This record gives sequence, structure tokens and C-alpha cells, in this order.
Amino acid sequence: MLTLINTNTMQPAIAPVGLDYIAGSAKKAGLDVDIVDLCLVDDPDEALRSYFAGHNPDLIGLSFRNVDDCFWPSCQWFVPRLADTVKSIRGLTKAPIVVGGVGFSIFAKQIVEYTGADFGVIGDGEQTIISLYRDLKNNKTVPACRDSILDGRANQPEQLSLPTARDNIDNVTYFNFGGQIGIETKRGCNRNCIYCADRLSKGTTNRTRSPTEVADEAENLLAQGIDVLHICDSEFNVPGRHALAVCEEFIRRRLGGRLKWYTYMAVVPFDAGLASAMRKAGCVGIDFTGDSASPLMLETYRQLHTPENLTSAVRLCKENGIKVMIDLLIGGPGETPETAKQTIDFIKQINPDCAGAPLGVRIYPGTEMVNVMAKEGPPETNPNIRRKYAGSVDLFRPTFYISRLLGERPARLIKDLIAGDERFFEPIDEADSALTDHNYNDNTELVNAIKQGARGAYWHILHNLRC
Ligand code: B12
Repeated sequence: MLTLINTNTMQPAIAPVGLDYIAGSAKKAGLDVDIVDLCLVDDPDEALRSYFAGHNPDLIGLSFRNVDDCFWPSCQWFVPRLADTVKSIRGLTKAPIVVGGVGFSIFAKQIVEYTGADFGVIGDGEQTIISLYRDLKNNKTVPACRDSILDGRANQPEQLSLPTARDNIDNVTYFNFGGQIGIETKRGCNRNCIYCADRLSKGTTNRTRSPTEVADEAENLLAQGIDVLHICDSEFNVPGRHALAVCEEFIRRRLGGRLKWYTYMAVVPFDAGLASAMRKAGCVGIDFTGDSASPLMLETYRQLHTPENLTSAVRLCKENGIKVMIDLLIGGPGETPETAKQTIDFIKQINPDCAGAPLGVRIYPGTEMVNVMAKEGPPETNPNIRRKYAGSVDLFRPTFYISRLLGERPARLIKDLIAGDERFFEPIDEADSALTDHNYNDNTELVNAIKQGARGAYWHILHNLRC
């Protein structure tokens, strides 16, 4: 028996898509699989106690999605809670514990050390957990020490194929409490943005699924009554040709009239052909990785788009009836009040439905941000580095970069530039705790709206509540 446990209890509830795929693959390989979903129970400790009172698995897999909430004002760190869960499980069973997940993959070694888990898997879990399970059952030599990190990236084929049934977790309950359900069309990203950790957890090549497989899966979710999806790719349109092929298959099956979907996208490539195909295929909202509208900052972030591309992305969405959100990243290396103003003024002028203006860049190990930080001298005395913990700078804990050139109260500065424009999700003012930003971590406003029937991407639900 392989027991998979979802440890993400953040609200609104986000379905553990990864566990759905892993369970489907493990069952196909002949394993008995159980899922214990700590997000869907009132008392996670009690749920673990009662499960292990009646079950004695051979391997336990914990999914760890969010290391922190990646949100400067709150800086919530979830690793201690994971360590508590590992400790509780240890008291209930002798089965070995393996941890995996997108957040886990960024800090694999530290998390295994901190929590005392037996194994960790970086990257895709489907094949690696099956091999680990079989090796343990056959008493083969798996790296038998406590800090064994297995690299799932070694098992990642160029062409990605995943189970399509989506029947291993309670997707219907997640839909009712989370407002949309995730689906992947590919994994990995071959872009090189200086701040992004997706390269670490998902790999640096675009591993695409066949459009037929993606459409089969969408139909299987539809058959469960789930008609609002969120594409979980890093960027749906990288590569653009694959995005178009997925849309064409959706259109061929007339899925566009039966389901609505949202996605993250890079600003380029995006043209009239893709915009129109996306709308016909059911896309109702795009959240673009805009980052900035200052050419200087775009170059710093290593983005491939220009401010003009932002203008055309917004226009194409409007022409095709697609809601549009521009996600900004304010406060990166070299950001000044002038570049921030240039960005905010530009966004106001091109007029997306909404724009996210959070402050601060989470610094992840293995990204170019670490080199930027290193060049600036000792991080402990670097005024660009912001954190809420004491002692030495430790990237494992929420650590952010906010350009000191934005002054003593950068959030106030950004809010002043936004000047109450309701299209923006503003940062939280340093001197004011009113929550005006769009943190999806324990967001009661969103939770209540979804309970009352709102569906869709969270930025769209919040936008509808406010405007
Ligand atoms: C889509 C997405 C969203 C969507 C989710 C929509 C939906 N319905 O699913 C929305 C917009 C809601 C969202 C919200 C948030 N997100 Co988000 N999101 C993503 C994104 C792009 C994809 C995640 C995903 O579902 N992937 C697809 C699944 C199949 O992959 P997976 O979960 O990684 O699972 C695989 C492996 O990890 C592994 N695995 C997983 N579990 C296990 C278990 C075991 C035992 C093993 C062996 C392996 C294993 O195998 C799986 C299959 O191969 C990632 C970035 C990325 N490219 O991964 C960020 C990401 C996960 N999000 C992140 C964050 C911070 C958040 C928020 C906290 C932001 C906020 N403050 O509001 C919220 C939290 C929401 C919540 N309740 O959990 C961060 C987490 C980083 C961190 N610091 O911890 C990421 C990595 C983005 C980033 N680089 O900053 N998100």
C-alpha cells in the first residue's frame, strides 16, 4: 500500500493535482493507493490518527506544495507545520516517508533535514515514487540514509504523458470550495527569468502532452460537473505552437461552449490567431507575466517582451472577449520611483481589467537573483534584502528583494502611484494593515465568494467583487 497525503490546507482549497496524477500512475503500475487529504477534513491530526489506526502502508508520500506564501507582508512559512505532520505520522506508523511537491523541489535537502523525512523527490513524482516503492518492497539498495534525495528530473521524458481519469481525489468538493480545478498541458519552461524557481522544480525544457490527452482529461473533469479549469503550466504559450494545438483540439471537440478556463501566459508569443483560438477553445481569462513596463526593468528580469507587446496583449484580449490581468513585479534590482511610475502609468493607459502590483521579489536559491544579491555585498547589511526573521540571511525562509531606491516606505509609494485605481491589487501600506492585496493564502473574502457560487481565477473573482 502506498499512502499519499496532501498537506496543503490553505484556503481557498486548491486540489492537489500532482497527487491525482501520481495516484493514477501508481495504480496503473499495479500499486494499491490510498489518499488522505488533510485539506478536506476538520481536524488533520484526528484524520491521521484514525487513518493509521486501520492501515499499515509500505510507503507514505507527503505532498508539499507551498514552502511559504511568497508574499512579503505576511511571510508565512509552512515548513514547521510540515515537520509537525512528519512527527505525528512517525508516532503512528513505522512506514518510511517520502516528501515531494513543487515547493519541496526548490528546497529539497533543507526540507528533508528539517523535517526528518526519509526521502525526498525533486521534480515529477509519477515514476520516481513507483521505483522507490518497488525498491523498498524488494529490499533493493535505495540510498539508505535519512537525507536521500531522489531526482525525479532524471525520469522526465521529452513527451509528457499523464493519466487522464482525474478520479483519485475529490475534485468535485475542491471545485465547490476552490472555484476551479487545475489541469496541465505541459511541464517545464525554457525561459530564463532571473527570479523564477520553476526551472528547478519543473525543468528547463518544455515537455508537452498530446492535445488529445489534454482534451480527454478536460472531458473527464466535465463529466464530473467541473466546468471551470485553471491551466497549471508555468506559461501556457511557451511554446506557442503547442498552445495553439491544444486550442484546436478543444475547438474540434466543441469544448469551448461547455467549459471555461483561465491560464498564466507570457506576454510573447501572442497574436490574433492564438487569441481567437483560445477564446473559441473556452479561455475566458489570461493572467500575463507582465512584470514591468519599464524597458530597463524588463531587461533586468530577462523578459522577452516590450511595453508595446503589453499593449497588444491587452488589445487582443479585449477584441476577443477574454478578461485580462497583468501581473507586475515591483521592486526588483534597480527599480526606482521613476521606473515604478513609468510602469503604473503605462498599465493605467493600456487598461487591462486588472493588474497585480505586489512588492518584492522572493529570492530562491539557484536563480540569478542569488548572484545579484552576492554582487551587492554581505546580505545581512544589504538594504535591498527584506525579511522578518533574525540572524543570518537564509533563503529557505521567506526572503525578498525590494530595491532600496524605492525609499523607506515602498508600499506607500506604490499605493500613491496607483492612487486608488480599482483595477490594481495594491501592496499593503507599511503603516496600515488593511488587506487590499491579492494574497490567496487564507483569503476569507475569496472563500466566502466561492461558497456563494463564484467560480474562476481568483483575480477575476476578486475583481468582480470590487469593481
Ligand atoms: C497554477 C498555480 C497556481 C494556481 C492553482 C490553480 C489550481 N486550481 O490548481 C493558483 C493561482 C490558485 C495558485 C495560487 C497560489 N500559489 Co501557485 N502556482 C501554480 C503553478 C503555476 C502550478 C502548480 C501546479 O498545480 N502544477 C501542476 C502539478 C501537477 O504539479 P505539482 O503540484 O508540482 O506536482 C508534481 C511534483 O511536484 C511532484 N509531487 C507533488 N506532490 C508530491 C508528493 C510526493 C510524495 C512526490 C514523490 C512527488 C510529488 O509530482 C507531481 C506530479 O509530477 C506553480 C508553479 C509551477 N510551475 O509549478 C505555482 C506555485 C506552486 N504557487 C506558488 C504560490 C506561492 C502560490 C500562493 C501561495 C500565492 C499566494 N500567496 O496567493 C497560492 C496558494 C494557493 C493554495 N491554496 O495552495 C509558488 C510556491 C513557491 C513557494 N514559495 O512555496 C509556486 C511554485 C510559484 C512560484 N514559483 O512562486 N497557484
